[in-house]
Amino acid sequence: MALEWSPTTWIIAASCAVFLGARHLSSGKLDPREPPVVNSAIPFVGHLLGMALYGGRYLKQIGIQNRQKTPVFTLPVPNSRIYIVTDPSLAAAVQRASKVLSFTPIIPEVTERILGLDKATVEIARKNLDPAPGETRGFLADIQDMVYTWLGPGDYLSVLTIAAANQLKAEVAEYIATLRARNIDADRVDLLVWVRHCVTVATAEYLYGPKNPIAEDPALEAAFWDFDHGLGMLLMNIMPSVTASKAYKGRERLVEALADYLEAGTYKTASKIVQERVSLALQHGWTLRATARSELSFLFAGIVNTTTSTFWILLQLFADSELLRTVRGEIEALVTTTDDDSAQVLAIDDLKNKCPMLNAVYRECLRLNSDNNSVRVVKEDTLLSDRWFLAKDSVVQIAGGVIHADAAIWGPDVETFDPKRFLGQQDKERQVHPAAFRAFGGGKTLCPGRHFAMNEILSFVALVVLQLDITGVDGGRIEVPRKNDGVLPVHILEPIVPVLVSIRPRKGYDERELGVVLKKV
Ligand code: HEM
Ligand SMILES: *[C@@H]1O[C@H](CO)[C@@H](O)[C@H](O)[C@H]1NC(C)=O
Ligand SMILES: CC(=O)N[C@H]1CO[C@H](CO)[C@@H](O)[C@@H]1O
Repeated sequence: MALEWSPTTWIIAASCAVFLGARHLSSGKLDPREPPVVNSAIPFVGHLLGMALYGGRYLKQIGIQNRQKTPVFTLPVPNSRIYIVTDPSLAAAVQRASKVLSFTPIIPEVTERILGLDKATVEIARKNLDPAPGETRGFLADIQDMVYTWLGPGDYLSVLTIAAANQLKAEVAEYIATLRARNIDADRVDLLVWVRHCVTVATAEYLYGPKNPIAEDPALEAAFWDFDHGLGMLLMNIMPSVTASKAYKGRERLVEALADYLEAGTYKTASKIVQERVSLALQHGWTLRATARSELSFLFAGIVNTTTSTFWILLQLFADSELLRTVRGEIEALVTTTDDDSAQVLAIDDLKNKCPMLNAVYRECLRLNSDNNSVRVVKEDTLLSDRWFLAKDSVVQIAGGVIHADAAIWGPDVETFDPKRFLGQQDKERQVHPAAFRAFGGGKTLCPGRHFAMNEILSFVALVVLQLDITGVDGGRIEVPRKNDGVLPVHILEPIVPVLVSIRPRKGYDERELGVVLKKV
């Protein structure tokens, strides 16, 4: 692979060297019990350069080279250490040690960079991050609690699930209506772009209501994806208005629109969870314009991973006719008709329990395409699992991409898409370590939206599988490209090349209205 020394790379390398200084230049261990040290070919900034140049692939490769020798190793970087954990049971130990290995100190810094928060707001966000019971709770502690509770199993989860399924249903109906209006049977689209549009518009609406900023100004949809694609550079935070200008502009346009939306009081027509988030921010002294930035992060969490996961699932299903037949059969078995026979009804709660192959495809797509690491800061010198010394102020990363690609866990065909590996997981022999499946993170940073995301994604896939057909552009087969792992992974990876497909209403499909309910009563 050729090294490309882009100007950005030089800027990154130079700033790393200048800003961070060189305290721990030694390539030796800080303590005899420190995990084995892996040095880079270029001393000092080598590992940082590697990450800047090759993105997630760099860490993943080092992880794969070393995981058989040791479950955790040390990367010396200027001024600090990065410990990389590649073993599920040690990952579980990191997750349990959440008092000393904590994610929360990173949040204000990361959100400041990604969202462009002003100093006063960051000050508020830094307060009482990890409160003990009885202590004053800061904004982040309060909002995390609320989101975890509301999106956990319960009535609100059902309310939001039905709202999302209905919006996605409307998007599919709108696509079919557009074909009819244009008098064509099918349209050629980039599958990822098509899914993006459906999910972005639907999410903006079920979270922020019918008068949400994207509904009012559809150009903001492109701004949203510009923001997403420059996230890695925004995170680097080296003159973002220059080095990540598209992402920066996209973000500022969205923030502007969200701020106007909040100031006009339109959020009172939003989902209950958004209203509660805004009210918590106000209680903690945020201004409405700053709150717009926090809401952008929620909109982002709701859209990006749902989009890319749905893309991979649809792609794999429609690329394999045998698999499609199986999954269609599972889903069709959940469709009934109303008493007067005028409409069909899909019970979406049963998608989780009664469609084993659909669920296996869902998990396998997440396993193959989530390479992101869970990051923790070491707050005190720590002896992990009574064995490994971790130095204060360094960083621990659980290498999700390495664990997802470990043949010792998943079998020799670990690189291939094979949903069957997730069938029969109730069988003890075939169970993997619970911390080995890392798409939703783990421990304290386990995704609060995971139940909702699963409901939503399975519903969207079911609606598409029932009503549409997707083929290669000339009616031919669909090829599944590899993922683009040369970027810093901030979400489920995208394909390396666009996938052009032809989408049409499914032939011979019952055209009665298709309603969604949670459970058939
Ligand atoms: C396939 C879909 C999804 C995947 C794979 C996923 C994965 C994750 C992961 C790994 C994290 C932890 C991030 C970290 O450690 O820094 C996270 C955080 C989060 N996710 Fe998801 N997510 C998905 C969908 C959703 C959806 C649909 C929502 C909400 C509607 C959501 C809401 C959130 C929120 C609010 C956080 C931040 C939690 C915090 O404040 O600590 N996610 N997600
Ligand atoms: C999306 O998924 C990736 C991979 O599982 C995860 O690391 C990331 O934090 C998620 N992002 C959001 C915004 O939920
Ligand atoms: C190491 C790494 O890739 N971590 C990223 C995972 O995703 C979150 C948010 O989506 C980023 O903040 C991390 O930097």
